[in-house]
Amino acid sequence: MHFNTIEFGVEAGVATLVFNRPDKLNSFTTEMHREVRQAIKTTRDDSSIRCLLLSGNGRGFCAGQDLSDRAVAPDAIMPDLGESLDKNYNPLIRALTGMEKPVICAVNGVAAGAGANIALACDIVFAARSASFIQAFCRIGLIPDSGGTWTLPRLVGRAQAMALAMLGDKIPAEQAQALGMIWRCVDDEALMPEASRLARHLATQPTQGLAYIKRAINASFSNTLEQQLELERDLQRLAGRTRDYREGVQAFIHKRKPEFQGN
Ligand code: T3D
Repeated sequence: MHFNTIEFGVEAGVATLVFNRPDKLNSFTTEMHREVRQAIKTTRDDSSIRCLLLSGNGRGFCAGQDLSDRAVAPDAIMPDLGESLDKNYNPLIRALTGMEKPVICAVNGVAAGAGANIALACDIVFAARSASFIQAFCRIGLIPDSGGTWTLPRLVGRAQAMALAMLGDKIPAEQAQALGMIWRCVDDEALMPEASRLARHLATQPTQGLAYIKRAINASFSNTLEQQLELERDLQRLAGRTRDYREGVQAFIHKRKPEFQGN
């Protein structure tokens, strides 16, 4: 597969997708959306891929929409941003959150606008110490999209989310970790080694079971306890029928390392 705006490769069960428009801080064009969609579809459909790792090249992770793609001159016909979300950003967030495999994000630099919320939609987020998160939308009269108004309050609570969204402040990675926005802030040179190590580990784990965990935790935000207990029952029933469950229990009983196949 040849791509112009991303790098994509698969090794040891891990698909690595790297945004690659470093001169524009990896901001999204239509072409980049198309290529990311294709890479994510490959990741979803190939059962030998058991984890997705996202990152960016250069000093940015992703600066959201490429604003030079937007006609805003006084005499221009205004773009329909709702259509842009329908066609591009919303399907991307659905694909990441609905992916039945773990999605790891390694935020290598500034993550702004949709770039920040794409990172926050991933399952486990690492950030380099020099990286930062900016809900830049309010600076140009927009609202946080790509799930930001849903994800942020759930990660950091209403008070923090409201201020992050209304002020558009630059939040350094260490503060993002302290706020509970991300899993770990690590030294810059440790970012890819740590994120790759975790991705490779997850690619050897019970993939289907991890998918059920993801489904249950994501559903919990809109479920009552009663609904969640029922969901846990249903998913545990399915998990208990996987080969990996059988392998896990046998390996425990025989005091050996389990060899999970992902199903
Ligand atoms: O429109 C729709 O489809 C609706 C959906 C919208 C989703 C969104 O994401 S809206 C929000 C869009 N993003 C932003 O508003 C962020 C814009 N970028 C910035 O505010 C700053 O670049 C940063 C705070 C992220 C980083 O600042 P800094 O000083 O470190 O870098 P810089 O000098 O501003 O940027 C470096 C280059 O990247 C520069 O290009 P140049 O001058 O060297 O040729 C800059 O223009 C370019 N760049 C950065 N962000 C974007 C961009 N070019 C186009 N679009 C960008 N979003």
